[in-house]
Amino acid sequence: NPAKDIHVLVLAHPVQGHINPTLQFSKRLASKGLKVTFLIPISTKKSLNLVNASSIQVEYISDGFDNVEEDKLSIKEYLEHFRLSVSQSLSDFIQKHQSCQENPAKVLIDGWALDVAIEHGMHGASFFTQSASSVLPLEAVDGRGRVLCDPPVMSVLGLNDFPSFVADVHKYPGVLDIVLGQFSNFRKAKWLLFNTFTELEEELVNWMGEPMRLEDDTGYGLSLFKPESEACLRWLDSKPPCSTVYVSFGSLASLGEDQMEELVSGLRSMKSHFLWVVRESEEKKLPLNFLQELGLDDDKKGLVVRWCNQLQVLSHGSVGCFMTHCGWNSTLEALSLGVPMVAMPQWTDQPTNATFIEEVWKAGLRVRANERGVVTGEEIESCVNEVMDGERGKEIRENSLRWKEIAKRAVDEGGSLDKNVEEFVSNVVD
Ligand code: BUP
Repeated sequence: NPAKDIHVLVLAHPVQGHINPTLQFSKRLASKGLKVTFLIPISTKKSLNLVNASSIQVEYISDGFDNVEEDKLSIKEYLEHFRLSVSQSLSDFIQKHQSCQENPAKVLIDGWALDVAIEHGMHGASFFTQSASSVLPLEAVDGRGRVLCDPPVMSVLGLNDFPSFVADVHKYPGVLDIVLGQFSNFRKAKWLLFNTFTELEEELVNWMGEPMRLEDDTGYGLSLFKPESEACLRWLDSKPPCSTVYVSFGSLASLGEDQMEELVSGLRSMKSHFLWVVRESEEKKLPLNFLQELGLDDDKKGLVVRWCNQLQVLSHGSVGCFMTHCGWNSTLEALSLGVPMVAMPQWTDQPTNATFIEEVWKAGLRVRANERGVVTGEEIESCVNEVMDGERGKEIRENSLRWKEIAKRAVDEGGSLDKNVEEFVSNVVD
């Protein structure tokens, strides 16, 4: 196998939504014969649950936050500090690695540290964990959030569907500049890789060339949170097919107290059972006695957990709908597993993804906020009921199953995604 002696370094961003797809991609490269070292910048304050990443080597480098309180920094300050510190620890790692390996890595795959790769004589590949449609329009935006040219997604997306740091440039001061700065840096990459597959964003993919996506059913190996898998699966096993709504807003988003109250009211009044992930940091927003009200036995209406194995949950036959914040990983996972969605985007690329879910792939309904910017319990209940078993929801449920088939074909040997990965590997080998 000509790939066998080729070594690549993959740098992950230490949040769950980046670790998961980057790790899947690394495993896929390893399955094609490349030797992969997976680097995670992390401070000693954090813990990481390592489950199964046996085909690749995992190494930790410093993220520079050992003696810094992250919570006290603005997003801009956080990103700048992270970037500087990780560039330094990455550079130290590569130097050490090159001096002691017979076959040092020749490619660095990551989102932004390309200068470090180039400085050390390596090639750089930029791996984006978002959809191509939420990243590429950034090339058409200037520093004040104005749109300058016209990629094909513009026929689908209005300015409000753009990632929130573009659509709402004043709410996230300085962040657009940083992102655009990174984007110009991406142009130094030898390859641009996207976590998508051609059929999902065909028009844009054809416009730009050949990107790629990754997904397989082996699950993720590294988790910053501890999944309560057994409790979830046992509880889901006790429910009839397609009877339960899985509710999750991902690993980062935080709902306002008003929104949390409305969500609780929607969940209380809907017909379906629900499995709801409420991270430990969000628990204080739950109404007093809510968990007691749900009861302890298996036939309680809802189960609240701090973290689950989402792939297992979405694959479970009793889950009939996913109420999601539309993070790109969650969106891809639901599409690939044929679960229809109720879209409740919060920020960044999530509004873009929600527009695609509802209008392009027709695999879900998007909830609408009221004049106070809050999605009411009635709105949540009505969208969930429709997607679960309403007349309008029928087309959505059928489309979701269709996407499952398309995703499977894309990932299987010879499918659009697999071919792209093969092409990348043979390019690296050349
Ligand atoms: Br919550 C939850 N278990 O309980 P996204 C999430 N996940 O495995 P992000 C679990 O985390 P942004 C849980 O499968 C997905 O791979 C889930 O990534 C997994 O959202 C990942 O969906 C979450 O991209 O927000 O990273 O929270 O949209 O900012 O990327």
